[in-house]
Amino acid sequence: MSFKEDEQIRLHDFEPGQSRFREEVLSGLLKSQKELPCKYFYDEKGSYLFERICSLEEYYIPRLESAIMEAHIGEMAALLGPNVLLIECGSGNSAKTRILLDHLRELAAYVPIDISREQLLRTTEELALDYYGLEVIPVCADYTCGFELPALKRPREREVVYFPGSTIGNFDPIAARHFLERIAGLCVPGSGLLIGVDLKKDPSVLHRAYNDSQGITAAFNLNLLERINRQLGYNFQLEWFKHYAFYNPKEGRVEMHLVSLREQAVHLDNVTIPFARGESIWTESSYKFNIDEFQQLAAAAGFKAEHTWTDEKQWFSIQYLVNTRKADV
Ligand code: AVI
Repeated sequence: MSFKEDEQIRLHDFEPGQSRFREEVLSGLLKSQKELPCKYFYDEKGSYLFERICSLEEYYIPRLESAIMEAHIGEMAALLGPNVLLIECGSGNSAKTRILLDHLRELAAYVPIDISREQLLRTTEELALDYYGLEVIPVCADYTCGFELPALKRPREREVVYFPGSTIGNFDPIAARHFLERIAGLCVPGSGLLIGVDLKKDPSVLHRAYNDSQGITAAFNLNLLERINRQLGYNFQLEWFKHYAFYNPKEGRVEMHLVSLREQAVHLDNVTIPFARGESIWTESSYKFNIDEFQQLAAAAGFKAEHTWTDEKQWFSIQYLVNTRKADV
């Protein structure tokens, strides 16, 4: 991982290199249950497709999360307090963040962190125009692996990590705990975590959300193979793989897979990866929680729940948790 600071925009660049991408893809495809890391969905096309997913009626998460934010932003801003350094993990186009930027008092700075450098730079430019005087310091990084916080021009009272969209659900439970521990270690005690957490619900709602009628989620899933072909030189035949998503109630998660429609082999250099007909590549898990269940997970990482907001049907929650640990991770 390299670190470069771009003079004009002060981009802090820890973008994972091509060799790590190659290693992670190959090791995932050599497992007995083949898998690929879902963080690699988000190249330019994947980020665009994800934005389209977010505007789908069936994919309720962004709509409910924004409605909860809008309904309770006054209370949230009061809880977070003034002079906050706002850090966002997986900032994407920072669309939801604008409501916080509009309401937080005397914000010390905003640090968006994302793996997709193009989108990060574009968003930073837009924010600089719309929020004159706000220090925005983009960090290009795989936030699951660690990064350093940049130095700020202004002093701050505390850090608040904003992690919307229920992206925490894309980690398996052990990785989720490690991630939360790392966040706790990054911030001074008393700092906060404002996090969107998707809740358990009728599986048919989940089925529709991950199998939308326009096939955008299927295209998003398949784009991962297209990206691997383009950037790593694999020869996946996209028409021989099919998007398959279902809710696994025992594990409390939606699983997304790409299923091989026939016996086939994929090649890279001198490595051959055979696929049986019906065999899948597991591309994403999206865990759904009960409120208590999530708070127990967060407590194990050192966070104490302060406040939870939900929509009427209790499909989605936004939780504010406070770090009770010393900054030692
Ligand atoms: C980013 N993440 C929270 C989304 C989710 O719901 O797990 C990604 C996604 N996958 C399919 N649709 C959306």
